[in-house]
Amino acid sequence: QEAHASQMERTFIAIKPDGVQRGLISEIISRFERKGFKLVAIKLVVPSKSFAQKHYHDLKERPFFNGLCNFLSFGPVLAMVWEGEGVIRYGRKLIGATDPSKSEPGTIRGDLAVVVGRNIIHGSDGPETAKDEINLWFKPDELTNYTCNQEKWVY
Ligand code: RTP
Repeated sequence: QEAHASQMERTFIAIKPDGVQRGLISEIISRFERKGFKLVAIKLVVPSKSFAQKHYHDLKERPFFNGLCNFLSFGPVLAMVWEGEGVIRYGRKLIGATDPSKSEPGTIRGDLAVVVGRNIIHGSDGPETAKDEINLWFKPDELTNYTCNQEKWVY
C-alpha cells in the first residue's frame, strides 16, 4: 500500500509555545476543523535549539533569529499537518498577518495575539516550504490517510 497516496494539498501548522501555554490549542484547532480542513497528523513536541534553527533556517540573517529559536525551543509546540483544497494559502488567511497589530479581526492572530514576537502560530508559506516543513517535523508513518465522512459534504 502506498503510504501517502493522497493528492490533496497539505500544510504544516504549529501552535508555538505561547499559544500552548495560553490554552489556545482547542480554539485554534477548531477554526481549521470548522472550516472543513482535515487533520492528518498531530503531536506535542519540545524541539531542540538546533531543530528550531533548522525550522527557521530562512531567517538566520535576521536580528531576531536567535531569540526566535530560543523561544520555539522552550516548547511545547503542537505540530500538525492539515489537508484540504487550498489549505496552504487559506491556512495563512485563517492565521492572519505576521504582526498581530496588523492582522485583521477574525483571524487567529487578529483575535488572539498582540505582538509579533508572541504571535502564537506558524503556517507554511508555500508548497515548497509546506513539503520541507512536513518532512522536517514528521516521519512518513506519522502522516495518516483516512476518509472522513464530512468530506463528501465539504466538496
Ligand atoms: P509566519 O510564517 O510565522 O507568518 O511568519 P512570516 O513568514 O510571515 O514572517 P517571518 O518574517 O518569516 O517571521 C517568522 C516568525 O519570526 C518571528 N518574528 N519576530 N521583529 C521580530 O521580533 C520578529 N519578526 C518576526 C515571528 O514569530 C514570525 O512569525
